[in-house]
Amino acid sequence: MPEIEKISKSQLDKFKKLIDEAKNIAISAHINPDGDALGASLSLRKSLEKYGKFAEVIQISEVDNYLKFFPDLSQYKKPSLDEYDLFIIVDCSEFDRIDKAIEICEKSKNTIVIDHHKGGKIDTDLNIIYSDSPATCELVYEIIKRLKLPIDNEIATLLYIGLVTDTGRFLYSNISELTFLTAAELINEGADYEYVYKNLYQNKEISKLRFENHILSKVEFNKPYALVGVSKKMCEDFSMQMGDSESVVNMLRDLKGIEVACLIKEYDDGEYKISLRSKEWLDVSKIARDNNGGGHIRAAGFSLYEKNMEDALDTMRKILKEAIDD
Ligand SMILES: [Mn+2]
Repeated sequence: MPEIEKISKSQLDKFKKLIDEAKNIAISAHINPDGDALGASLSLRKSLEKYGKFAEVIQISEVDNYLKFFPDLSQYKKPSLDEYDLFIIVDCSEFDRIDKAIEICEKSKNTIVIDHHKGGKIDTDLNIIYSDSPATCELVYEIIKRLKLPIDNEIATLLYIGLVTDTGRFLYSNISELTFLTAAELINEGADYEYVYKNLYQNKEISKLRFENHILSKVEFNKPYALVGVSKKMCEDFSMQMGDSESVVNMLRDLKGIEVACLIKEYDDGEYKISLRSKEWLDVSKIARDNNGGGHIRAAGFSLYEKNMEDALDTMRKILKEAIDD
């Protein structure tokens, strides 16, 4: 098997230098972490700890229920220091997306970013940003492997979760030979993929299925887009968290004749969070960036501020129509 590498030698050397100079290291992912954000931060923390560093992952959000099975999740916790020698941001390239951890980041001596999002405007001591990577965990594994940092079966499992969730089980664009090679090597390192699959994909509550079913009954199909809004009241009626509606957007994208799926989630103070997924030709990261959001070509998001759900739906109809006609 040929060696496939993505990260440059100079970036790796700089990474090594920065961790070797640091006694204590903080890691933060973005707010409302997904599988890749948690997997990348917790795996890197444990590897750095085994390498001999004092390393912490800073908790900035509650963890969604579907991710509570994560190994080593107790390490996602309040920081014990106000400042660190090194601050590593993973799975995000915007300072405001690390929320309250920004203060600690600003006080810390050096900063590194490891990310695969497109269009982030960030400049740190070391930017390891590859927007053609399907998951931050793929990049973190490459760093661990090439720098010969410690790995164990728990670290491998954490990295595997990020790889599986951000690629939609090895389905989305940006996967490459390197992604499958990474998966194979992680399994070789002891990643417990059966545990991961059971918890991620064979563990849905029947009540959640009923909630999804209700949302699906409200979808507006207007090929090539599908659009639906989820109100706070719908969540209350079904005793669900807003995050439980997220799965619907992927179901809609997967339908024949649908290029782009849009889910609108109602939050407090007139905020409507928009989730976009596309399949083949529409760059939803551009739509998101035009509206002060971010993401990837096939999965992106942003916030709208509207009076009510009807207005939010109307705005999205216009935005989608414009993007499709472009
Ligand atoms: Mn990611």
